[in-house]
Amino acid sequence: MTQTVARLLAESLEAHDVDQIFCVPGESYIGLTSALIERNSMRLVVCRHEGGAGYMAVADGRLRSRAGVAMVSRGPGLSNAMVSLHSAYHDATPMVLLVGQVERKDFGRLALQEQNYSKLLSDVTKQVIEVNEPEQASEAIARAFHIAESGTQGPVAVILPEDIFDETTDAELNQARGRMAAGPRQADLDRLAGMLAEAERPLILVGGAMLADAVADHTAFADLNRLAEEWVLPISPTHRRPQLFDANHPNYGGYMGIRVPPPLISEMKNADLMVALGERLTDSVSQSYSFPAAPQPQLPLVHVWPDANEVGRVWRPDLGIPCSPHEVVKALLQRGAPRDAAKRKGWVSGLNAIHRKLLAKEWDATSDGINFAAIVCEVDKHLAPDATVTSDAGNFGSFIHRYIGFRQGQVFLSSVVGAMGSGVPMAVAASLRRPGTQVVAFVGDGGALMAGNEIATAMQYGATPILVISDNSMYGTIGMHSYVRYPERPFMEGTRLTNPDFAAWARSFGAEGITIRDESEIASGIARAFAVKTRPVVVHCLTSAIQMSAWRRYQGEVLP
Ligand SMILES: Cc1ncc(C[n+]2csc(CCOP(=O)(O)OP(=O)(O)O)c2C)c(N)n1
Repeated sequence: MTQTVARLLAESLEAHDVDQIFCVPGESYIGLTSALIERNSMRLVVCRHEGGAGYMAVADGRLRSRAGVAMVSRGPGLSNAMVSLHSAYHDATPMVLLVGQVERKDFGRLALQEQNYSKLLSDVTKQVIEVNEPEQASEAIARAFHIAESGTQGPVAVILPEDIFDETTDAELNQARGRMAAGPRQADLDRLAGMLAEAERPLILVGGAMLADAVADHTAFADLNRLAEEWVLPISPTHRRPQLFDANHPNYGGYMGIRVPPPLISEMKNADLMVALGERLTDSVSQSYSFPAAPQPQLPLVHVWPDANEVGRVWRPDLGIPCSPHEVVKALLQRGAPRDAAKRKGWVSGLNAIHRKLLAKEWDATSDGINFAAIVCEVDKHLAPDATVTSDAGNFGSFIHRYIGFRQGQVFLSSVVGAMGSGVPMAVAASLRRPGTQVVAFVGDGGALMAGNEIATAMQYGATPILVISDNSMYGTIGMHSYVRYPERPFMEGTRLTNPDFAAWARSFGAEGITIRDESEIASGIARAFAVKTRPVVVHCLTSAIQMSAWRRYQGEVLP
């Protein structure tokens, strides 16, 4: 059938179950936008910044375990979206970014807003697919989704010249390619089962690929729990994956975040085996490449990740299994636990006791504003079993990981590379994808004004996130780093912020605005926020700068 490229692209997106695209419009792809609007088979979410649109697609991708889709204009639009590609690439999150391009006759002339995307995006995408022939448009979409969703998942950019959309073609529609997954080899499973049977003090890290498996198949959580219980194993969710294991489960072995608190990490270092189950392994989960040490780990390491290129890339594992982590869990369950698994009971309960102590809802009073611990603990009381929590980047986030006891079934979203500006758009996307459920975004005063404009998008499409802003009047994380590294030097002027009244700012969008000035206002303020439900809420919390993070206080007490 002869049809326009725009129509063929729309049908191809439909064939990949795309029901929502996040975009900032641009003249370079107006041929596609108008065709999509006319066809009306998917929701176009028009955002305020391409970074916001990109993060919404990243969040949507993670929520569905399919590639989230964003659409941006050439040059400036794409440049704004780069930060979301960077996050998706490092975080192995599937994403397809459609990018408008100058007309084909002008290629290479430095035409208005022209960029060479194959060069520009080479280190933030798995692949850049330039569509210059109408006949290849549908094939390009199918390839983009396949590459984004398989192996180490990640972002793929599809570049579409402005003059291609109205051309006609009789090329066939390319249907979605089936998901492919490699299973574990028997010999590898034998070795893994043997290593696990022998180990007296194993550590099991669970990471992002396990989460992707769990979104695709909900039995993954139940299987992981059974494995922990029957094989007597401690389970440690990794950096920004706290929802992978119930914080109150007796087999919870402690959160393997960026800087694991000393009592926990020193006990973890007594391990005699580490199994990274669906964790890519980066500096963020290895205490800056020290545990396990890179490239040669100081303890036997088993690395399970669905991509042979990744296993062994930085670390030299004793056993690498390039497959789905859930498949490994299922295979181990089928084999049955070793008879003497109970020998590990003391090890598991020892780690768990340290973890429980760290999770205790205790904090010290602060004189210069609220200790953010008090806010986070109050929010935790209201969180439903299916709530979504998003976190922007900043020290306020340390309170989330210290004080919220996440449960399987709850959702946690953030930029794993720690990019500011991700928290609010991710919350908007989560609220759109999961209407009627609670969505709470934690943001600093820095991040709030980096991407908080997407409250307008929330208003426009009926999303109802609660944004909890920790306003300590500074880029606190950087102040803390400066203070720790150069204690003798001043740091405030390089990090201080003068802020608006965030509650009034929220009201100007039509959202609810609540201000919490001291501890006595916390319970009623947070309860009010959760009661709103029908529109976005901003909770402006005037927080302490002295309490630099959940674990560190400024010693001089009064900041200069
Ligand atoms: C896009 C981006 N720019 C800069 C940074 C560096 N950075 C990390 S945390 C931080 C400060 C965050 O400040 P705020 O949002 O106020 O939270 P706080 O640390 O005070 O809790 C900065 C500037 C970053 N991670 N991402």
